[in-house]
Amino acid sequence: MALRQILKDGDETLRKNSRPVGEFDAKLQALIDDMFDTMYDGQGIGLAAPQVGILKRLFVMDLQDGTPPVVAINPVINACEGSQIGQEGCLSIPGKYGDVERPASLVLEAYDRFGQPFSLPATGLRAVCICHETDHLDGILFRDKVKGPLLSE
Ligand code: GNR
Ligand code: NI
Repeated sequence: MALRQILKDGDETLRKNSRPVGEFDAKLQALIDDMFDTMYDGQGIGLAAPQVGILKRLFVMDLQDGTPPVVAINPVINACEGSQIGQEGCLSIPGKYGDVERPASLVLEAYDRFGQPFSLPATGLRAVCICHETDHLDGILFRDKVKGPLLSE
């Protein structure tokens, strides 16, 4: 168990573009394990590598709804359909929340921690979280997309 520090809004690293993962080595496995530890410690449902200062294209997600945890490496979002508006928060913007419009459904294409490709259809909060995490990999924060006020807890 190893926790990593979560970067907060204002840190320029959160605004950078992340690079594709090239090697599925032991260092990557350790990063993934640490990201899960850090996400659960912060009671989040997702965490992207740049939030812990690593500019690589991967995120972890666990909606805590009985569906299994997901590791998504070099993720691509395809087949977006419809739209939904839901309240989002972010471990890098603690205490703030706001409404964001996202696709109602999508298909996530990515590689798992062993480098095997997978395809995951998603709706509802799963689709929201996939979009939120993939945005982090492009230096985008949910506050950039909030419709209406960014509210405080
Ligand atoms: O824990 C989180 N909750 C959340 C709620 C609504 C929409 C997106 C999220 S992701 C967030 C964790 C986080 O900051 N991931 O990058
Ligand atoms: Ni976030």
